[in-house]
Amino acid sequence: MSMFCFQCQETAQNRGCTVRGVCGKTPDVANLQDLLVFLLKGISVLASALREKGEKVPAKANRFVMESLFMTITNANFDKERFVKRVHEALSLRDELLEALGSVPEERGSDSLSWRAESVEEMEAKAATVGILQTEDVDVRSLRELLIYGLKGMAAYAEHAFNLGFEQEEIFIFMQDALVATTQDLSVEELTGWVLRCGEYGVKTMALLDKANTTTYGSPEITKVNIGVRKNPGILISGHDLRDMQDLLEQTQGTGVDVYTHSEMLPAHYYPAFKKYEHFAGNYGSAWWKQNEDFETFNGVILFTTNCIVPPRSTSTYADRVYTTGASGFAGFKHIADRQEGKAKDFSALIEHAKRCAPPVEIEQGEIIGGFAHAQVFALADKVVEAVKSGAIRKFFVMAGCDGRMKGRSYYTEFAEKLPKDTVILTAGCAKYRYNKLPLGDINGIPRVLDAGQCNDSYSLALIALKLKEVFELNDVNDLPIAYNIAWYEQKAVIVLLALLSLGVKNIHLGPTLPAFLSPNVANVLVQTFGIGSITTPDEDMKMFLGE
Ligand code: SF4
Ligand code: SF3
Repeated sequence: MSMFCFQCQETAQNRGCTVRGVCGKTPDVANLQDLLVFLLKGISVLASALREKGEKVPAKANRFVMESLFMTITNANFDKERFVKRVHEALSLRDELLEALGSVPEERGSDSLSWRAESVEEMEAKAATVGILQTEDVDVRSLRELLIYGLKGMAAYAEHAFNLGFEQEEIFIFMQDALVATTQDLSVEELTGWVLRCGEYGVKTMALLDKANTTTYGSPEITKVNIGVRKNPGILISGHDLRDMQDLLEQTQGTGVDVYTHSEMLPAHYYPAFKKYEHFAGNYGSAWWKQNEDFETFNGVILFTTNCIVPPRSTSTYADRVYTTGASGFAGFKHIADRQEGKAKDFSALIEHAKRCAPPVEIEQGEIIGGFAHAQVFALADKVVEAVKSGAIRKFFVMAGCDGRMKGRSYYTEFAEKLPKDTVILTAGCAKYRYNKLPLGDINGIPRVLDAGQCNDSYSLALIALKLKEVFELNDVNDLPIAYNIAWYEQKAVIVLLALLSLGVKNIHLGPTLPAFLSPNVANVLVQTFGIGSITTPDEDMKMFLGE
């Protein structure tokens, strides 16, 4: 076994990637990621010890833990050199915290506080001894990893908020305290408590990001997004970071280069602040896993602000046109450096590159409609409530989450197609690409697919459910005519799931497969306590959801 990773839905044989990631992650990168997480635990032990002593933890430590967790999320960063550099940085930061503390905290003497290395070989040797499988008890391992994956998702959302100038100390503290909890000898009950609290902090983090996005760019509103192309060369921006989106739109103005969104960046079109840019042309292509094809025909420059990156094929011709920034990275793609404090990121290199490219090839025509985040839906509340009261809308189906390449995900297209015409899909995240171009029509002018936005905007869907509960004067959010049939892939879906559980949502069905990192006992707790279920066939599940 040269690595072990089971953090995403596509893990090999739904057990674990042991030779190379199905995602393309190489064993050296996978192991360095494990080593980085190991050091983050040490840094967190020191940070929490400093806080216990009433001393301040430097802001850079909070930021380092957040950014590093984000870098280890599925499909975000495949660049070995970046991880080697991070490990060096982690060691210096740890030593700085150790010095500030004056002594190693007792009974916390993990060697993450004392281990040091100069060479990559030393790092690799250590990495082989600190992975997931070091925890022998399968239930403890399962809960520790579930907690860590929740934290990774939380870190991603916290970082997007941070990039817009929004941060909350308590979120940083939770991230670090929870990492410390994974180093302690805790019982299954205690660890379950941490996992549930992680969901509460997931809600706080998504609320913070919602505030950051809507304060900075306005509340998403109903928008038709063109999926055809124009005649200029283009830049295709992917990922989730809206601050990068803003900097890119500003800097491409008047350059003759158009900007298109790919995959999870589609919802940027829904924000009022971005509508003023004439050259913000539309959305190109489909979900992340189709990028090998979409990037070929796009012809222009591609910018990744976050995951999901798919390694180019050996026959791909676009690799030299791809740039990464922020937490994302890939050896062979060019990387745009972080912004200097108070300044915009410098995208001039990729804009110049784009000018030399051919315009995109049109692969489809038409429009996608979206922008149904909480404020927009609240503005339509009367219409929606009326449709529910009159029976025009029988049921809502929350089909948020991720898309992926597994064949079994055609389930979601079929499910959407087979849903009765008096039902409405509430979506967020890239799961929508399985059905957002289908002609599903509308109900009294309300589209049958209401897209709130990115995966973090699942928070909007929760707010909409809570609002409906209030309007219908119900005591329990589970009494609403809402079913949850969620698709997951990576760790942001984990924090979304934990957040929904913490808001009291029950009977969520999760597919296309249940996480490999859930041990049978932990899975059982989720089933018993929250009614979590898996999926079967569209027909069977439809009957079950509709109570037929
Ligand atoms: Fe495997 Fe997923 Fe881990 Fe990649 S992220 S190595 S596909 S489990
Ligand atoms: Fe998608 Fe990667 Fe999860 Fe943000 S872009 S939802 S998979």
